[in-house]
Amino acid sequence: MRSWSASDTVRLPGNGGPLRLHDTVTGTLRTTSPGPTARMYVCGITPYDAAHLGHAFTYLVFDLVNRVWRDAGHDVDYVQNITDIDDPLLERAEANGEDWRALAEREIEVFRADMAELRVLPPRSFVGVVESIDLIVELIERIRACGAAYDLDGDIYFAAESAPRFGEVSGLDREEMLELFAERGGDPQREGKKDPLDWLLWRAERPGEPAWETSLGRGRPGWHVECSAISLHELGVGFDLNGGGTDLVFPHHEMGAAEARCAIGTGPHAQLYSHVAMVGLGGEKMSKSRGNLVFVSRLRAQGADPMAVRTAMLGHHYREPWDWSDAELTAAAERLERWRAAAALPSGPDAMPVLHRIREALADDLDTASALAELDSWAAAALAGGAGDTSAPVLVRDTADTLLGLRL
Ligand code: 5CA
Ligand code: ZN
Repeated sequence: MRSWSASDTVRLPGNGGPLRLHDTVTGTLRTTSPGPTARMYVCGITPYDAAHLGHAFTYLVFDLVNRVWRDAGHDVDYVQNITDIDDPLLERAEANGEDWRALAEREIEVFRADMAELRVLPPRSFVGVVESIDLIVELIERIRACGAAYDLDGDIYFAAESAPRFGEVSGLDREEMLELFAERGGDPQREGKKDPLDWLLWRAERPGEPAWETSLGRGRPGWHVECSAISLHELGVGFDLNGGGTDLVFPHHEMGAAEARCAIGTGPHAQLYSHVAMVGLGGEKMSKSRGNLVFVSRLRAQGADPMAVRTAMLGHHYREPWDWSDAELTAAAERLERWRAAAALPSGPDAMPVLHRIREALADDLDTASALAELDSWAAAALAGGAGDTSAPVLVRDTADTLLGLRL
């Protein structure tokens, strides 16, 4: 599928260092050590509605990973999926009285524009489920061959007991798993399953629902297997980072990891799992099902500067849940204004230390708050008429742009 256009980045003097990130599996900070090409998979949107600030925050966080790796000299092979066929999409299309494909296409287009405006670098591969049915079926066939799948009235399930390391990603106990599975799209109550935690790999055709003719019969894929199939196909086994919001730790990434292990035999699905805390509104997770949404596209339509939206998000550490508020956007716009005023001066204090410290802050588990504080200090000194280095404003602008995605 077509991705979106990239904002330009410049090469900064020198190179950034290795990135340390929190790993969900071990619960510790780990230094990422990609090869010349870093491989990253991030779970994409289900396009039944426009992207809200929670989605945007997640993609912003992995955009920083992308930028830090590039600054450290890596190529980044970044893959993101689009869940362009799933129950919520079909339900919304039906409620709207429109074709599900038209709905998906429209919302994906809004998403592309949102991402481009927020200066999120595009993935190399932006892959829809509909265009990936063959490779998803192939993975389900491999799962069948390894003996982990069973048939239930024409549907195909993964038997959780066939996953020897089930729990390796989330570290949850069974009780917690059952609760989350019920909350997050699972079907623990379905009659006939061997274990309530078994999950759907393939859904046989139902009247009135879209279906594809395949070696598994007519039907469509379950949710988790789309991401294991697309990531393995695009990036291979043991890629560097698998990411998404914390709402995906269980069941989505746990079940995807089990599928990949079963089909591939050895090694973890990904070297590191990284998850972004939930953005809320009014004290609750921002979610389509709760309806407490602030859409990026609406903020844009209301005239918000996308760079102020980005600044507001950058003020938060990715592992701390936070609530969106208009006051934050106003404060971020004022902050950005100060940086812009300082960066427009003909000279300012030496900016090399700013570059070094922003590099260090980001490499340290994406400490964006410290990175922004560096811009604050430099801007304050420049606006107070500090030292006359004529190359400093340009270097500050390049640093903000390339490492933080902020156009000053
Ligand atoms: N299509 C699936 C992933 S395969 C999905 O979860 N789609 S989504 O549209 O619901 O979410 C898209 C991405 O945004 C996911 O990575 C999800 O974890 C993240 N996300 C969803 N809600 C929030 C939120 N309130 N705060 C932060 N991230 C969120
Ligand atoms: Zn996913």
